[in-house]
Amino acid sequence: MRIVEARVIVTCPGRNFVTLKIVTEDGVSGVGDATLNGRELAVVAYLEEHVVPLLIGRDPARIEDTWQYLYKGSYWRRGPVTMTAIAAVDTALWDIKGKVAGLPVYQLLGGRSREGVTVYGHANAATAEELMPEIARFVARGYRAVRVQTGIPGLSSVYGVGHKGDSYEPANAALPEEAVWDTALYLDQVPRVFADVRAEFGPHLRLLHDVHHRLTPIEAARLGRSLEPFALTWLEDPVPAELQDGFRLIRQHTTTPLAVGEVFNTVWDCHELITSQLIDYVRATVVHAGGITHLRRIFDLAALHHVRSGSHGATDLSPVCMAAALHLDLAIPNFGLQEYMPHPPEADEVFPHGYHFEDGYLHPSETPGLGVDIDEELAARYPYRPASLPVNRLTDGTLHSW
Ligand code: EZ4
Ligand code: CO
Repeated sequence: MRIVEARVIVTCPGRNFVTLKIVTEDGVSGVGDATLNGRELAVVAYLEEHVVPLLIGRDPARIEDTWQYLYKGSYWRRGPVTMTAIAAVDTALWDIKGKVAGLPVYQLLGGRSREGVTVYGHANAATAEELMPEIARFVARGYRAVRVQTGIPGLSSVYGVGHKGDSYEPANAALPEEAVWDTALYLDQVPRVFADVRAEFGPHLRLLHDVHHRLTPIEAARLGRSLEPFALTWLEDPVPAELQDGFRLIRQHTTTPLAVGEVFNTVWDCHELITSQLIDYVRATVVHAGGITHLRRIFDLAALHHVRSGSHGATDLSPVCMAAALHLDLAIPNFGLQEYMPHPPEADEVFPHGYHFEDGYLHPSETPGLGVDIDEELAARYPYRPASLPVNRLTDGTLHSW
């Protein structure tokens, strides 16, 4: 069997998504997510100019060989654009393999290791008072884990907190919006809010928080220590992760578990963090870390070192990525938690899928392959819109991590 066609589909049902569809001579098709938030068209060009011509005529069954060919064959290894493009191909080939075998992809990965995939939801609000009903809504729906992000008095716009009633979507302007950041105000506010949340919801609800790269190691160490009484499941992206020794410093000071990796592309971004046991959860995901093939490699390394999975699952990862993530989550031995931000209804319509939420768990589709597709006619009704992520500046104007 040969690949006869590969199409790159760009659509904006509420937000931008890039999807690769690979078709075989027998008419079997597979889909892969290729969305890189704010840099979508770079991946489109990479796929159309440099990858699609290499796919035509290849055997779709040779997933590992195709992965190695695209990774080693480009000479320029790693990087978000390259690895997102490789991920899209890899994911689509797993979808095809499942359809040809007549099995859901998790069966090809070794079968189920658990009954469902535990997910966490996002509770966001400007104040602790407004947060409580938000968290309560998740608890009422059966969620066992909730990420809590709060506004900071004195700052008008912070990561993770949207306008009241709206779902949070940070890539909201053609050019980056600028927000003001103040670390001292943040470090003062977050432990107070978690004290209130624990007091309200008791010891059993799993709580998470995303620092979103905005602290230095010693600041993160202080935050981790001040949150210890509230027993977080994880503190995410405490510092930017280019300098990984920073995690060693945080580790020396706090037992608050650490999660990192949503911007990682390969196992080389986290092998030291994992093998030195400097983190507890690795947040790499299918679309940005080389597809199912490479993410499984990362999770296998993690399993040897007491590190569990905690895959990124924000709305800029399409339902195709979510479907693929769930098959892997169900199969691996060291699953931790899966992030889940439901997509807007128009995105769910463009990407018909069989995964479903029930009682705090997501369940992948039982249909052969990934159990997700793209409705290309509907997709064409939502043209691409340029959208950028914001930036942060300190009060004196210095550019800071967002
Ligand atoms: O800011 O996916 O944990 N989730 C996150 C996300 C990221 C976006 C960036 O595209 O940090 O909200
Ligand atoms: Co995050």
